[in-house]
Amino acid sequence: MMKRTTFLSAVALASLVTLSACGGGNQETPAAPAGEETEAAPAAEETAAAEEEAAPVPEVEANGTVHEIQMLTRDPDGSGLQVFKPRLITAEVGDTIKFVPTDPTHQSSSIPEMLPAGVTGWEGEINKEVSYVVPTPGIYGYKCVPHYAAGMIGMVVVKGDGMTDNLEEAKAVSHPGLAGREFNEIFETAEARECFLRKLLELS
Ligand SMILES: [Cu+2]
Repeated sequence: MMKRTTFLSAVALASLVTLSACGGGNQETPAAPAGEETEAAPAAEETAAAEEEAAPVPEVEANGTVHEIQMLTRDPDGSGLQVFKPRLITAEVGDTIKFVPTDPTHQSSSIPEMLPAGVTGWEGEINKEVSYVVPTPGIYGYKCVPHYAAGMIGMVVVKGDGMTDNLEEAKAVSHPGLAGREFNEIFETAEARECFLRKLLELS
């Protein structure tokens, strides 16, 4: 009996370690609420500090790296829905994100609640190319205004110190129609990639 209890404790401990190593993911096990409770206090302090320091982030010079994102009326690889492709990219500060009007009727606008603190986003015109130089690490969520509720959304993750500072805030934003589900998928993909990268770092 003693051995079994010890074994079960070890399993529980191991799964907790895995969770914290990978940033929690989308676990829906009973362990999740306990983790959220313990993190609640420091998170509130961080939010207060962020609000005090929300000075405007200055623009940065383009470093020459350009990420092209197509605006498409039919996703050729999957659902057949209107999509940004690729809809999740990782970038470095100073990279240019270029939205290309491959198909008509689309544009790209940043979602203000899904930008790092102090960052001014972008707003493209329908059928027009729009470029944006990412000024600081963090999560940048965006949408096609006419097809927002149809799930035409995307995200840029800019790597560097503070890249997850606005992650929880960005995840908490509610969206119309299919956009919420699509963002959930993107966050899951982003966190899986991040977890994978961290594991590689730990092994090296
Ligand atoms: Cu669109």
